[in-house]
Amino acid sequence: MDKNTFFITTPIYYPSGNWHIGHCYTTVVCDAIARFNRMLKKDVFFLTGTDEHGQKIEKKAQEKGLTPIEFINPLVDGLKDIWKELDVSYDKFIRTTDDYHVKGVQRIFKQLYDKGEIYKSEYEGWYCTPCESFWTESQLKDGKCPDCGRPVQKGKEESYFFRLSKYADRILKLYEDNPEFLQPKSRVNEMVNNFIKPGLQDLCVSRTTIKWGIPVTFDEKHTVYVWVDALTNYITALGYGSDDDSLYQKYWPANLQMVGKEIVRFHTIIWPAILMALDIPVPNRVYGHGWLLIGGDKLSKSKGENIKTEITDPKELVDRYGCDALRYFLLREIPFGNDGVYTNESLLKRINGDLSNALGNLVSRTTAMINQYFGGVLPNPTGYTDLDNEVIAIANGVLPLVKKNIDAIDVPTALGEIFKLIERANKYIDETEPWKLGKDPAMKDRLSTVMYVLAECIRIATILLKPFITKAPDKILSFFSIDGSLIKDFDTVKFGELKGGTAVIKAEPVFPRIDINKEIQEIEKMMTARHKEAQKAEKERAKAEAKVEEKVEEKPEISIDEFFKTELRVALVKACEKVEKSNKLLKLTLDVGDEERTVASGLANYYKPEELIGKKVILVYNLKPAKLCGVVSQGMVLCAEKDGKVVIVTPEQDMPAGAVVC
Ligand code: ME8
Repeated sequence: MDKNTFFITTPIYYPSGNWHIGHCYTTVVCDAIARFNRMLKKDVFFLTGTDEHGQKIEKKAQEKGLTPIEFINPLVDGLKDIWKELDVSYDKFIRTTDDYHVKGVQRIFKQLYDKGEIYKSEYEGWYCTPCESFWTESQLKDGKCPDCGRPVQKGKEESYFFRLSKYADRILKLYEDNPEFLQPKSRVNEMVNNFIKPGLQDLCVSRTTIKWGIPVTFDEKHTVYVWVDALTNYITALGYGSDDDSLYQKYWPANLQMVGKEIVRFHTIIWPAILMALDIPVPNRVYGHGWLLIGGDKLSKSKGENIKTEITDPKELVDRYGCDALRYFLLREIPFGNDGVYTNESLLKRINGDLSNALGNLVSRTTAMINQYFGGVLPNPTGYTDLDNEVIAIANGVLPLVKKNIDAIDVPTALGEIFKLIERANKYIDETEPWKLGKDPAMKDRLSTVMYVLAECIRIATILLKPFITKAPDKILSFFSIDGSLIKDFDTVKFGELKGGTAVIKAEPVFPRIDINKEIQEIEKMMTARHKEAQKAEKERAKAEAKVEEKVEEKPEISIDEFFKTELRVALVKACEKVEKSNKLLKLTLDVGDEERTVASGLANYYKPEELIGKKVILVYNLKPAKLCGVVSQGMVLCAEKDGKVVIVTPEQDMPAGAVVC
């Protein structure tokens, strides 16, 4: 039986805090589809949320001297603010730190273990911390993470494994039997050729070294692999496995799971395999959309440096151009499934071309003419010509076309169909020349019909736009004495519903035209000033950093007792990366025996991060922690220096991490 429910999900977002317009893409698209289905009278459940566990967050919080949850909470609030600014109408916002989710994941993990789908073994391989992904030697690309190209760390530890390998055939069959399951089609080949055919390996699904995760109930030193934790949100949010699973019973399987192309692998291989292992149905459809590439940043001619000239902060964009403009751009600009480029200019051209010129002009011309020729009262039509009937047929035909494209997850084309009506109506004004009809009293009846046809085109296009842009439609409808907030479905999307005699107000500009050249110049000036400020701040930071280093170099005479106050230990470099805000510092993650330490060390000019990974170093263990360029450094790595050459000091023979240097 065809259920009248519609369950749609976005991925759950990492609380990175650096949200840009690209991050809004998945969610705004899902919001439009959710709103559209609500208007089709479907019982919609729209789920989004945040993905809050894992090493990445643990490390970032540590750097800031905060607990993970202290670090995350304001970021989650920030994300919710962005969704509010963009009028995202989610029904539920799940956080993977929510108690019900934690319990749900623990139950699922135990269930899989009890069924023999998860077993204990030893993991030996490579881990990419930024991607939170495990890789085998053969999967690495030039020794680096095949997804992001960053260095990976070697690891060996006791782990639980999910029997992913046994699902390869069932997943291939799923793709074959259900062509809808993974879309667009090109992504199927990618999954089959790059991942399934080369051989699926069992998946490491627990870690003992990552503390910021959901503990495995039956083996508490393990935490659940962050992707298993994250993927199961789609069912824990519905109460799967809890005392009240009524939402799960009602809405699962999901009608549509929208994800960016880089995480299709997780959603169409690992996720269905987990569901199969749990004996529950897989989602009807997973759609892997393309990326919004941020383009156009300028190279400063004088200094040869790259200046960020594009405004990409969603809140700043909404403040400047409004929520509708940003939503419209995201929904319309990129052929769905492909990558597309964002520049300030492309956004401004969309605003001017479609919203201001096509839609805004149609509304202001029509309402102005109804006021000029009929005193602000909509006349009744007096009989239709072939031309009128052609336009009426387009108006009546838009809804099925929009519906067809939304069903096919082609949002830009769906919007394009609505704009075809808007453009047709504008052309109809040019064809009927109402300003000529208005001069001739004998043509009053004809003018009445023309005004009525235009008003109906506007009303129909505007109601159809409601799921896509959320502010302007109600405003436009109010010019025709219609309370848009009461329109909750497409029932009135039929030509002829509007009554003659309705009061029509002369519209104020809904989307004022922007002088694009002037605006771009202004933005570039503003962004260059910001760049200069950032450079100044960077210089000050570097100065402060140099001072810290100078201090380290001061060598006052000390007694032997004073020297023995220094505790030195052997430490193993487990991970190493550049400190973002510094040219000199590397951030080292050190294994000091029974604990892990983060140390910022001025080695960036002497070592590449990957050269240090796996090396044993000598750590000043009891040095007071200091914050260097945002990194809380817990100790200092000993080096030898001569004539500008710097090398790290290591034990002459191998010694275990944590060994005391005496
Ligand atoms: O991947 N263009 O979270 P996330 C288009 N936590 N989409 C973009 C984009 C861009 N420039 N940048 C980001 C995660 N996105 C995981 C998901 S789900 C169980 C776990 C999209 O915060 C990205 O493709 O990195 C993804 O769909 C969403 O933003 C969240 O990404």
